[in-house]
Amino acid sequence: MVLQTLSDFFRICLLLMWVLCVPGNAHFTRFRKFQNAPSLEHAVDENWFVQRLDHFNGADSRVWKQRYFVSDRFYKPGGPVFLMIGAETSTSPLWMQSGAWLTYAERFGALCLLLEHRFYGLSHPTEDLSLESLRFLSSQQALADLAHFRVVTAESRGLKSSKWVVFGGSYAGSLAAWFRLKYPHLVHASVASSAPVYATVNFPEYLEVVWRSLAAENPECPKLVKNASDTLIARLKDPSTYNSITKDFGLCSKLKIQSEMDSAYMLLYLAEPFMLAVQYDQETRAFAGMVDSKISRKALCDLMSDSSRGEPYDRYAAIARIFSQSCIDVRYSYYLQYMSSTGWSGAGASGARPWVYQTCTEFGFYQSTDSPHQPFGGFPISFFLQQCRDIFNMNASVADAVQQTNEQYGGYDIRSTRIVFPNGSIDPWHALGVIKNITDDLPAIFIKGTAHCADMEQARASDLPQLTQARQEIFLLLQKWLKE
Ligand SMILES: *[C@@H]1O[C@H](CO)[C@@H](O)[C@H](O)[C@H]1NC(C)=O
Ligand SMILES: *[C@@H]1O[C@H](CO)[C@@H](O)[C@H](O)[C@H]1NC(C)=O
Ligand SMILES: *[C@@H]1O[C@H](CO)[C@@H](O)[C@H](O)[C@H]1NC(C)=O
Ligand SMILES: CC(=O)N[C@H]1CO[C@H](CO)[C@@H](O)[C@@H]1O
Repeated sequence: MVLQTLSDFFRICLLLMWVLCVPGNAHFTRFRKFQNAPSLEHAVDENWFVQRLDHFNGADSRVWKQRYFVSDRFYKPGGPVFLMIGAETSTSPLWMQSGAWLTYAERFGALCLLLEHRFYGLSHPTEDLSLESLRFLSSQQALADLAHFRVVTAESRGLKSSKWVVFGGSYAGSLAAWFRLKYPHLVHASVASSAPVYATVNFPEYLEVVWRSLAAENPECPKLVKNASDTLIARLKDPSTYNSITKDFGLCSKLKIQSEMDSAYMLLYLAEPFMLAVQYDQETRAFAGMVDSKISRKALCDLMSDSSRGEPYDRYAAIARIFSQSCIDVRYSYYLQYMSSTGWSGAGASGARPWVYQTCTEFGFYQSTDSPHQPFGGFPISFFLQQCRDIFNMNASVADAVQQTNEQYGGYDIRSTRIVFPNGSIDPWHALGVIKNITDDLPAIFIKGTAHCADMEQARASDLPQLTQARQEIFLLLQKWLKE
């Protein structure tokens, strides 16, 4: 399908793309987006690694080319090797020039490598994204990619006796932990930032954290959001209000609700600025070059409290208009059409189709409105499960797939050593993360008041003291572990 405009493309990306750490990301939300990421100070060469298509079938000898980046800027012979794991989107070479891991690399004299995840960015293992091709997309294949890359690179660059440390944030943070767990002979230590290590079909706690984070800004704020959302849900039951809803929210075409999927998709879409504001703080987004560093808890709560804008419902509608680039398209059919295309453009290029496939076949993580202690309504778990069936014609049980994932990796009961789990208190993903020290060798670092993956970013003068301290703790742990 050809999207009419670039802003269509932006607006339709991406339902469910909420695991990302932003710097690796180009664009992921239906609301106002990113400029291009900040420009690179100097060019970073792209490299290509010949990778196996299927690591679990010795009879399949097919290969493909996986993208990676290298920086020896800080490397001192004998130093460790730092391997950053790419996440569920195009991998930004910006990571080779910015980020806390480079600060650590400088202090340890480390060689820095960054490997893109299969099926994202330019790392295309297959001709297309048909279901037949997507069979080769899984976290287990991705870990085996890392293992093969690690072994071959150590051999070819003479790094066999070096200590390898992996880094990752969010889903890639989970991979960082699991790489150490499953391949302890290949990786010495791991920094798993904001990592959701526990897979779960339903993740209603996400929106509970959204309530608490909005309430921390202004105790009335989530109540006003709830009032607005409840009012909208009531109006959606009455088709005679559809003309005014169309106008109030600046929809591209007259609202039609033919199924619960239509209303659920619309309600989720409208909740997105609030989820974005809570998951990523302003500085995180500014770092990623997002145009809309204006979306903040404060900005949204100020708008929700502004009685000159009418009732809470009207203020909520104003937010949708303010944070959209043009009119908004809330049609589920449009979303389905976009997600169902099997080419490497559109939902293939943005990472939306492969990531939703991974949620349907491995992780769930659906941010439903099934908890009463959150501000929104109308997008229950059934909506998310139905989209797996609609997009992938999939009858398999997501619950069984999620259970397999937790059996595979251990969920919260991960047992390993030398993995640190930093977590941010206002990041909703901490609910699925390791939030307490498991052992002395599996410490959690709590960063009060920070959002998703904040510890991975380059240090700034404006950082909270506890964030600066968290980076120092990570450094000290690495220092200790690299001596072991
Ligand atoms: C929302 O708040 C208004 C007052 O601003 C009140 O009249 C209305 O009943 C509330 N609606 C809901 C659904 O809570
Ligand atoms: C799922 O079930 C439907 C109807 O029962 C069937 O048409 C479809 O082929 C099935 N899909 C798969 C992937 O098995
Ligand atoms: C976790 O372990 C670290 C040492 O690795 C220690 O400094 C910290 O106090 C522990 N935190 C908790 C909550 O026990
Ligand atoms: C928000 C959150 O879950 N924070 C936890 C992060 O990890 C520390 C342990 O270092 C816990 O004490 C926090 O509760």
